Amino acid sequence: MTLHLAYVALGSNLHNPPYQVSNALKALAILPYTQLRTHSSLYRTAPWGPQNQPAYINAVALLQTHLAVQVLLNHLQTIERNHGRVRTVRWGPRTLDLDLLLYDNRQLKSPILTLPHPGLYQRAFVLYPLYECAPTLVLPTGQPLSELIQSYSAAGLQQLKTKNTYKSLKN
Ligand code: ROI
Repeated sequence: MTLHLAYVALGSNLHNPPYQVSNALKALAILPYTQLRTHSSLYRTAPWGPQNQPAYINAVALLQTHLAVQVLLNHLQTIERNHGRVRTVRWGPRTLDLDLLLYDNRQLKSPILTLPHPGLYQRAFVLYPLYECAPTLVLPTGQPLSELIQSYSAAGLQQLKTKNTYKSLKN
């Protein structure tokens, strides 16, 4: 089976967000045929979109996986559901959001999945944790992440220093 690299963005602003994100990292670490290679610190971030909602906790994880992209996506949605995620208000508060940012150098647009995730090109709360995981990353378009990030202000992002590391129990 082929090995793939997948970056996943995590976000929560309801029901103890640091707990939600830490727990989701643990869930990613025990996905089948998958290793959690690394993850960023947690970041406290001002809400993007509607402002009348609590601050978010965001992070990014790097997975090495044998799972096909659709299978991985199904697992991410299962983890979201297990954390009580109900898809209701667009851009409203949420218990847990898991977005597949990148899967190898795949570029695709389908009704259920766009790669790279469009948020990558809009959201500092995705770019900064991603940069922490992978400072030398080159995007599928050929653009270095280090270059892209220069157009985004880190204002509204607070890196939380306590980094607990969750790694796969498997090797
Ligand atoms: N804003 C921040 N800061 N972090 C998020 O994860 C996040 N997720 C969202 C919207 C509502 C767009 N805003 C966000 O889905």
